[in-house]
Amino acid sequence: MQKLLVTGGAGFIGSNFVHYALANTDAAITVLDKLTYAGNIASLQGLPEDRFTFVKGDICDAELVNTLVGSADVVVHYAAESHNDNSLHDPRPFLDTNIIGTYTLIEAARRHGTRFHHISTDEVYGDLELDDPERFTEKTPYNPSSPYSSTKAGSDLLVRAWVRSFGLQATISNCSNNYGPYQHVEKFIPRQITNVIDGIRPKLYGAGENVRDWIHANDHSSAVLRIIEKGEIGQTYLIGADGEKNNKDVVELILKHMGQPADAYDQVIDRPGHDMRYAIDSTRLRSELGWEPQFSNFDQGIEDTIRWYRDNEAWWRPQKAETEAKYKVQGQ
Ligand code: NAD
Ligand code: TDX
Repeated sequence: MQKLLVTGGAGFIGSNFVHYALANTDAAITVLDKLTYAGNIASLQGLPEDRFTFVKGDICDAELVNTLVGSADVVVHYAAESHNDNSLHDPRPFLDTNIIGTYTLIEAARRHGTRFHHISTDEVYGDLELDDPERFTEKTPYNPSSPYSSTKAGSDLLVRAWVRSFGLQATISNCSNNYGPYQHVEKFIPRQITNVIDGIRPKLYGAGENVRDWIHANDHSSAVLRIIEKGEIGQTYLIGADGEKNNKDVVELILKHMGQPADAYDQVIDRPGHDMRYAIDSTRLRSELGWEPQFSNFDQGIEDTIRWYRDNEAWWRPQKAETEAKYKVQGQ
């Protein structure tokens, strides 16, 4: 039985990964999570006690990280400050967690010779024009736009340098926008679903032409497990499921499934530096590691996600008012 150390496992994608990996492998999992505003211990309820341990702590805490990495077979590193809008108002925590936190983990991993998988984002590549026929590949030059994406880019480059200079046993994956259960209500899809539940009109930044390449969190998890199992050390794999949609279409789909008129949304102040389009070419992952996404029906995925937020109000309700108050100050 492999011992996995999952950082950020109380967050959106990390918690989905923990559920998925416990259900689909015989791994034992330790989660290391600081439980920032984005972490929610309720996302990890009901897991098998003999295979799951939770440790509250900071990935910048070198002593704690050294102990935990030393007793793991594989580190799967999700912990990050993850929200672009927050990074535009207070970048400092992004530098601490995304840069120093990643540095602290890879130093421990190289000391112990522990296999390391670094979770990253397609945002490190900047953005594409709407009519650009190209999509991001593993060879696309880095060109991040926001404090969030630039710190993720920095963390990727640290991992690459540690592979080359110190022989760190690492792989990297850059995934597109995830959706599914357990996502914080600050993010686009859960914000709009919970707004409609509360009788508030969805808020679209600008004209809503910006395109995101949506993938279900379970497909992200299956890809990460495949890379841990079969990926080549030192390589980067892009994860995507051909899910390009513009924000206006996503809002209209949510409104349709929630029984509202298609135009029952507000246009609000655009995000400064707002990336226009992300699009992933995941050919390498599919052809070299034989991975395929399972959740290709976005319409169905959105319906299921709406049902999850309707059925799990106790999970998101404590964050809702504070999150909306923050957006209100920003005119969003
Ligand atoms: P999230 O904000 O929902 O969760 C982040 C988790 O990390 C939280 O549980 C938080 O408590 C924890 N954390 C933050 N700082 C920490 C610290 N210093 N020490 C320990 N734990 C800390 O984020 P998410 O959306 O689940 O993203 C997870 C990872 O996936 C990030 O690395 C992100 O860059 C990457 N990613 C996200 C997406 C997406 O669509 N959300 C897409 C591609 C890649
Ligand atoms: O209320 C909103 N209205 C709106 O139009 C919000 C919150 C967002 N948007 C737009 C901005 C983006 O074009 O929706 C799109 C998605 O926004 P976010 O959910 O904030 O995601 P994004 O900025 O694309 O980044 C996400 O995907 C890549 C994650 O938050 C990152 O962690 C990941 O790296």
